Amino acid sequence: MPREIVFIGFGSNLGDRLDFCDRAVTLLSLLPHSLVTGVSSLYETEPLPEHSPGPGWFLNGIVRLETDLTPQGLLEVCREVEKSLGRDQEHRDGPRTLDLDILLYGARVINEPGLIVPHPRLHLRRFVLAPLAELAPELRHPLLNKTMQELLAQLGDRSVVRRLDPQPSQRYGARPSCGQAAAARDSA
Ligand code: PH2
Ligand code: MG
Ligand code: MG
Repeated sequence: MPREIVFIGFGSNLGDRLDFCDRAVTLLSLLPHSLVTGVSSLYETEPLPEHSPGPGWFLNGIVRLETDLTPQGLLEVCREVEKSLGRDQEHRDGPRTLDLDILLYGARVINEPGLIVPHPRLHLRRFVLAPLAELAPELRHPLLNKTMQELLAQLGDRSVVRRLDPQPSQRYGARPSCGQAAAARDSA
């Protein structure tokens, strides 16, 4: 299976949100046959009411992962990471310590049980498009044929999405599997 570039959204609106996001990125960076090659800034975001996630504001961000895992294999791993960080399995749609969503898997279009890629609401959500346009502004949505930057510019969602300032995620740069990306950035 050729290595694919995957974008995974993460979000937390329960408990120590920063710690859950930090640990999620760390766990993704430890996956076999995979390399984290980018992490967006963290954004504090107003909760969109779909699936009733409760009133707590989210921390959201995006990881760019190069992986040999299959889409279903990666989905299983994401579910395991959510579980290991205490996500309530009986009320998955409620407030959550950690949510991981596979947003894009190369240019593939996937419609399988439990997995629709591109994520069907990716292009409608500011909390997804803001970090995605930061990481990959020129990346084209495989079905809509528009770049992430273009999708963000035409977005109707006016919910509040603000980049955390200062950014605690500087710490990610020190992680071993981010070493290549960090080194490239630092020497640029
Ligand atoms: N996730 C949802 C529903 N609403 N709102 C924000 N701001 N961030 C999320 O990650 C989010 C949401 C369902 O997964
Ligand atoms: Mg989600
Ligand atoms: Mg999810």
